[in-house]
Amino acid sequence: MRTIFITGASSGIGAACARALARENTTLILAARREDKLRDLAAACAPARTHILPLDITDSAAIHAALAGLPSDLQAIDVLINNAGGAIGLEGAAEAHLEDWQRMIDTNITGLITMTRGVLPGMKARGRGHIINISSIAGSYPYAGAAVYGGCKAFVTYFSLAMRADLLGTSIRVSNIEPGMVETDFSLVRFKGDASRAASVYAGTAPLKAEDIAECVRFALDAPAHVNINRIEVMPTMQAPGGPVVARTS
Ligand code: 8X3
Repeated sequence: MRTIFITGASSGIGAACARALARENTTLILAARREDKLRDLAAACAPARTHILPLDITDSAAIHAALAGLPSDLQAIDVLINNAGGAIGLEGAAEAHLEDWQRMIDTNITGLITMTRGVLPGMKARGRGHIINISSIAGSYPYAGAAVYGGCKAFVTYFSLAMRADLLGTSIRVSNIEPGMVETDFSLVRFKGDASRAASVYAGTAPLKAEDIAECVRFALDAPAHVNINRIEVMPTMQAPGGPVVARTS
C-alpha cells in the first residue's frame, strides 16, 4: 500500500495527479482549503482509498497539526506532491501589491518547505520516499510581472536540487516538475477572478492540460528505484522561452 499526500488537490494539477495516481493499492491524502471539492474528487478516485484533509497551506501550525493528526496507518507518507501554490497579480515590481507578494511567498515557499520539513524526517527514518515539487518554467525564464512568482519558483527549483544533495546516499528521491502554460484556474487566481482576462491568456493557443503534468508526475514516480528524475521542464508546443528584451528610444 502506497500513501501519497497531495497539496492543492482540489483542482487543476493537484486534482489531475490524484486521478492519475488513483490505484487500488494506493491511499491518497487530498489536502486543500475547499472541502466540498475534495469530496467530489475523492469520489472520482475510487478504487483508491482517500483521506480528505481541509488545509490552508499558508498556516504552518495547521500543517503541523494536520500531519500529527493523520490516522496512524497514514502517518508513513511514501510520496509528497507539493503542488499548492500559484501567482497573484501581474503588475510590474513598482506597482505590485506587497500583500500579493507576501501571499505568493507564503504559499509557494513557506507552505512548501513546511510540508517538506514535516514529512521528510519520517521518510528518512523509513529509508524510502519521493518528494515531487511542482515548480514552473517561470523559475528559469523571467518575464515581466513575475518577479516574485518566478522568484518563488526559482526557489522551489533550487530547493529540489539542493535536497537531492542533502539526501544523497539515501533512497529518497526528489523530482522538480517545471510546467509552462497550463490551462487551469491559475490565471483566474492570478487575475483575481477576472474571467475574461484569464480566458485571454489561453485564447488562440493550445496550452498544456493539468493531465499532461500529472503524466510527468506519474513518469517520475514510476521510474525504477535506481532512477531519480531530477527535473522535467515542459511547455506547450506553442510556447517558447522569449529571451532578453530590449527597450529602444527610436
Ligand atoms: C506558470 C507558467 O508560463 O504560465 O507557472 O507563467 S506560465
